[in-house]
Amino acid sequence: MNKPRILVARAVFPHIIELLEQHFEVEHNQADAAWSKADLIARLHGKAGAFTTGGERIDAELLAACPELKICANMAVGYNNFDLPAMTARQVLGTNTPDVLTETTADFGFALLMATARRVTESEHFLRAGKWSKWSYDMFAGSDVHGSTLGILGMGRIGQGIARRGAHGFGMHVIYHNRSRLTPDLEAACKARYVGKDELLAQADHLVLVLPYSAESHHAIGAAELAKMKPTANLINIARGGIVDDAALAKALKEKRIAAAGLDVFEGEPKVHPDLLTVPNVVLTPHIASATVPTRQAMAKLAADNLVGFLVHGKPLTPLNPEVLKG
Ligand code: 8YV
Repeated sequence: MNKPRILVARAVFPHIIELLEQHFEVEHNQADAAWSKADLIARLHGKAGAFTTGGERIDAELLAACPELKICANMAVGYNNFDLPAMTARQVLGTNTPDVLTETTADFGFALLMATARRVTESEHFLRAGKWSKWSYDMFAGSDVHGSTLGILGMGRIGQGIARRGAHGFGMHVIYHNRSRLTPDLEAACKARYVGKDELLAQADHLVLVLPYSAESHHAIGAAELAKMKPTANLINIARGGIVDDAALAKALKEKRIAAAGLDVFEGEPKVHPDLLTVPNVVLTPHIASATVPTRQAMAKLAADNLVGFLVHGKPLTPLNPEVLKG
């Protein structure tokens, strides 16, 4: 019997390709760059499954052009690249990779928070540039992390991981805002207090964004929200570009209306707003919050297991639109 045909849209670990080849005929993008939309559609035509990484837009146009497609398995917990209602309407399953990246991503949220608060990269650039010639009482004086107020916008699994680190590791006072409130047990585990969005903005010394991107969360932090934050506050975004209005943020940083920002995600990435590249009080990283070797391997394995689980055994592990399974 012919093996089902699948497309792996970006280069991934060779051992994951070997695993997939046991079950599928695999076309694999081994180039460094992503395919254009037209290329992606042309290559996906006739394929039953797609291994995607979060950057490939799966929308009505693509689905109409690829009627044999049955599943798109994202190697990411976020799935804002999927038009899920359009996929469901076409009986195409979407899957993501929750849980396996929670702790690693929360670790990185803290790395960015610490680096930003304590001006780690800014001071390193200063030293490397040979500018360190004397002691000075306020040289790279940043803000304290321990005992400060940690605000979290979006309290899913990763948000809770950040909260636990802040409360238990650094004695921070944790406040959060979310579409729905956590159960009392979860609030207790994170030592987190639910507040309205305005109170979150006004009280946080370090505000970490961990909410999913959607039309609703687009520019959840713009000029008006930045104006409500403390001038001493730090903003950390490990969620998605587009949640922050990067132009407004660059302006607020330049004008020192907030103290600093740590950003792992950007509107229009991999392009970065040019003004963010010129302000000193910002730490910028290239969307690497989940990037440890074991976690990226676990994400790729889960995406592959979803393809095998669904196309071979009829049972995906982490479906996003399980109603497709009943159809
Ligand atoms: C990935 C992410 O790095 O899981 C997510 O939603 O943003 C990141 O962990 C990225 O999507 C590449 O797979």
